[in-house]
Amino acid sequence: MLTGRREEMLRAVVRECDALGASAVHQATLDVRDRARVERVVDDLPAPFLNVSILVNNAGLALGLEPAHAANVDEWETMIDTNVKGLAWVTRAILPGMVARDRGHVINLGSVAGEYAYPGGNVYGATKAFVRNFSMQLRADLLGKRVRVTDVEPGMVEGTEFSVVRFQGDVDKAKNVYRGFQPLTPDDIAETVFWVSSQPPHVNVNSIELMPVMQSFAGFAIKREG
Ligand code: 8X3
Repeated sequence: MLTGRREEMLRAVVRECDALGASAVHQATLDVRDRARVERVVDDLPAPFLNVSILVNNAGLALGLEPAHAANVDEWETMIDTNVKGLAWVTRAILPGMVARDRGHVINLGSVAGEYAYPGGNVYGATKAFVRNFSMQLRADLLGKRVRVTDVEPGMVEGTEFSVVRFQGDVDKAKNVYRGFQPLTPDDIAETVFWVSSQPPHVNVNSIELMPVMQSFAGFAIKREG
């Protein structure tokens, strides 16, 4: 089952799934910020798709890289509405079925930005810290149920719209983010999602962080006087 805001992109993925021999694909246009629509999409699931076994909460975005005191508040709101509230609405709508069936896996797409602060990360990083913490809170609530929760935390990935969106469509600026080193690819992340979901049922991968080898930590920053 595929959801997303852009119908034409959903259709393209459905075509890919068909070409790979998927037995059935259900698609629904969905903006996770729209709580009523989230509930409707889940309520209206067609019979073969009622029992969601794996939920991948992939919707999310970063906007801007300005310091907090200069950041655009509308962009902050969009990130909070999508990365925090949208992820919570979808999870809340899907979880009761998993609990009732005593089977399921919620896979949240967090970020290394939720673990490590970097200049300009501010609200984006904080939304991903929410994803990390919410994932662990779910684990606490789900004790005794065979419902798994994983936070997958990628570092720099090229090949999605991530940086183009962050820089408002500025393709050159986005390209420059990944200049001169080999970033992760969307396939690396998809493989990780597949791997965590194919562990034996008694294994819960709580969180998994991955970065390109050439991305690392800068250490503490110190502003010295004089
Ligand atoms: C994306 C990871 O390192 O580009 O969430 O902030 S990074």
